[in-house]
Amino acid sequence: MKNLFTGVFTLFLFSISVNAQWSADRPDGHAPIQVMADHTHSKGEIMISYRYMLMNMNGNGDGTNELSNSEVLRPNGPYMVTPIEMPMEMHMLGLMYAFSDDITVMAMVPYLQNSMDHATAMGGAFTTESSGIGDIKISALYKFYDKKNSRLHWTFGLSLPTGSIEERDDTPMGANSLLPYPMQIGSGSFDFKPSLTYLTQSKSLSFGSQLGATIRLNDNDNNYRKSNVYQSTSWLGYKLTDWVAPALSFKLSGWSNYDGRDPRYDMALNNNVVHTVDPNLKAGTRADFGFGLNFQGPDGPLHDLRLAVNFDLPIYQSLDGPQMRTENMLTFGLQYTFH
Ligand SMILES: [Cu+2]
Repeated sequence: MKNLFTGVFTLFLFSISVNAQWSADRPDGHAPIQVMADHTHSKGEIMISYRYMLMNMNGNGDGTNELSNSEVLRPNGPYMVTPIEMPMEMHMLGLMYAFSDDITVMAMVPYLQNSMDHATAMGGAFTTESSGIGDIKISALYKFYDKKNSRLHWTFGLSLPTGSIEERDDTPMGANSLLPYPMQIGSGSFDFKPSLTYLTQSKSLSFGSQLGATIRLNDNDNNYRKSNVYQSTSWLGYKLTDWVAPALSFKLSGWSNYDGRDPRYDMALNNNVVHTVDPNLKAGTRADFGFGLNFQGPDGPLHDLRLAVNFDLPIYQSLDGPQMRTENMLTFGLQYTFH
């Protein structure tokens, strides 16, 4: 028993013992795959990446309470229609290039596919769909601290209004109707996306923490700004072997209501048709717990290839609702670095 205790304690000391230098070249050297702009590169390196993200929205809530469809729909609730389920899929290509050991630039191009199932107060059901290239993001990452086993970097990102805010589909309200805000592909505005990332490592653990925001810089062509978003993400990865590292993460997010409104939704709003067209029912806060696995190819030709998967589960959400609740999010990614 004493030997077992000594053994476990020695293992613990070894795992927290400090590395000489922070290194990306280990499976826990990258954050869980849902975290963006988590690392910088060494001079001359190029990284290409592909991510698949599936976010499932399911049911409605107000505050921390879940609402049944009959609580949202007439005659008990105010609405004629309610969304009941919304899977949001995203395919994203990424490119990173390091001009120097301190400055890395990054571009990300997303393709989105949204689908929304509805129930109506009359007992009907219908589905709307939208898809297209989303808002392209360009960023500069500036590493300003790199000592021993810790690093800090700023990211200054700009999201461009390349995604459509004119998505339409057939609904019971009419053929080719303007779809509500959550079904639009882009924000329509230039968005400033700053973040600050801290990374530190021991022999077999990696810890990271990132504070980030999305700030809408202008009203879009349809007279509104989507929510500003503020988030804090922390993660702990464990280098189990040279090629696999499980990780836990915790994310807090808060977002505001919209500013302004698309005037074309006003008639629908007056009729209390559906809450998704109300720009004042958008704000909320959420805490997500994540479990991820990062794989890095063993020594040899696959060493520069990474594969990662992460599953996020909300453990708390409070919505300025009625609004759709987040059920879970799955992220899968491939990354390849050229030296
Ligand atoms: Cu990279």
